[in-house]
Amino acid sequence: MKLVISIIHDDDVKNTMDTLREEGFFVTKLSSTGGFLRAGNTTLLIGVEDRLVEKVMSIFERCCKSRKELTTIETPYGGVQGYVSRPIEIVVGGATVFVVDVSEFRKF
Ligand code: 2BA
Repeated sequence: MKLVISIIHDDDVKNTMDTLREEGFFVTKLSSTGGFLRAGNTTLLIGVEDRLVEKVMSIFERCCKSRKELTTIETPYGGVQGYVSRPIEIVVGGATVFVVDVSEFRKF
């Protein structure tokens, strides 16, 4: 068995969770925050049989889009003691997915 941990954009959550549920997967949704943007995102936990991991991957591929987002970075300004904010564009997502071996799975 595997635990699929996936970090996705909040805007993709409904479609992704609906599709996972329609395909018979059990899902736990956690609210999370990206360390770089310091913005909200969503982490999904899905326990699955090994043979179904690729099916889960294809759902993420289908339902999660990558997006361009604007953020600012601070860079030192000239010889003066100060910083200037500079906008940069970054590409976020579709989905960042980790697949972890599960040594034991029980429900009581
Ligand atoms: P954030 O940490 O808020 O990162 C948002 C986006 O900022 C990233 O998109 C990436 O394009 C950029 N970024 C992140 N760290 C960077 C850095 N040190 N230098 C330059 N650019 C950087 P994604 O790669 O699609 O990641 C989306 C979200 O997935 C991340 O949000 C984070 O919450 C999670 N994530 C991504 N990779 C991870 C990893 N290796 N471990 C844990 N969480 C991860």
